Amino acid sequence: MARTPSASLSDVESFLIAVAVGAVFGLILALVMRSRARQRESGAPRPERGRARPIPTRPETEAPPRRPRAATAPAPTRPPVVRGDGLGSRIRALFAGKKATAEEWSRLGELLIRADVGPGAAAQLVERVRGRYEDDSSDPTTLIAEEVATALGGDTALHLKPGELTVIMVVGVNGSGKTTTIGKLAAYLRDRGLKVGLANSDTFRAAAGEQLSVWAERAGAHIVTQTRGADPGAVAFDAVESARARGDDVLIVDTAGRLHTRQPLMAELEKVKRVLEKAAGDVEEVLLVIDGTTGQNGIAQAREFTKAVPLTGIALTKLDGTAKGGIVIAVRDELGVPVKLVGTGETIHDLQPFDPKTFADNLLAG
Ligand SMILES: Nc1nc2c(ncn2[C@@H]2O[C@H](COP(=O)(O)OP(=O)(O)O)[C@@H](O)[C@H]2O)c(=O)[nH]1
Ligand SMILES: [Mg+2]
Repeated sequence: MARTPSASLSDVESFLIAVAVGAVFGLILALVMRSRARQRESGAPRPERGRARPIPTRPETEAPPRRPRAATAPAPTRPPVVRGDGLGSRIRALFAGKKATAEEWSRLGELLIRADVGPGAAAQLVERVRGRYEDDSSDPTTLIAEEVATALGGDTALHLKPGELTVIMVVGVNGSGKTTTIGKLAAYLRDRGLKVGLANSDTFRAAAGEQLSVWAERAGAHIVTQTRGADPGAVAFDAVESARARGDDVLIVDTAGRLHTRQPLMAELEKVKRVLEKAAGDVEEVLLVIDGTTGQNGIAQAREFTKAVPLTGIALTKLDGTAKGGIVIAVRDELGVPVKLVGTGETIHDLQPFDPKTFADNLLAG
């Protein structure tokens, strides 16, 4: 019995406590709402909301990742490298309306290096142009074009042996344009009344034989090819025999594209050359095909290839694009190897004998 009043008192107490707690919560809620409303009005950032977002546990696969920074960052730009494009204009701007000081000459050297000319050749060109410029104060661009043409001049003709079989070996890294250049060269020689044979010593890729066969047909040349994996030296040997038997004037030998850094493959190239020398007496030309868009890597390629098979010339390809091929100046300066052919497209007539003046004018154009 004594529990009844105490129980009813407890009910009242509970009721009062519940009302008090409810009032406190209500007050807190009201305060929070007011503070948020104020924040919204003032436009203040609310970093808390960003953090409250669920953290994705899996990479998003459908939507591209959101990169707000990139959207506001400046549009991606290419590194400020001048590959001959607008070289003439830059040089003219450098010298315009002021007396040339050591600063201008040093910056001229930098512009040439950025056009892949190479530090040694650039320094020499600057010295030569500087001497002449101080004498007659003429247009530095014209002077440089003249000096480039002189540096690349001399004997740039393809050597052919009249009345005998001339063997031309073509080497270079993958995709530089060897097979295409061979096709164009075969057509060029055929147009001049020579009988041409082709040897497919690129037995590394199955498609290589087909590609060269297509070019042989277009150019009206004979071809010796073999199945994939055949010994490239054996193909070269057969091709010499065949060319002799047919009375060909020129035999052009295609080789597998290889990284100039891979020693076993370079040794294989040496072997093909030895076989050709043995079968034909000598190899008149070893042409390195350099892709004009390659830039600085071209000098490394030339260095390594000439160690394995001493180069007699360069075929510079892909000059039909924006590339100007300044790298051949470095190659000539360092290794003394002249440019002999220039490729300016993918069709059969897009090959020209190298003309130093045209090349130099193009390098300094724009
Ligand atoms: N624009 C252009 N493309 C070229 C030139 N020479 C070759 N090519 C292209 O370069 C690619 C590789 O040529 P290819 O002869 O197969 O190179 P290889 O691997 O050295 O035999 C092909 O798509 C050719 O059409 C050129 O002078 N100008
Ligand atoms: Mg090829």
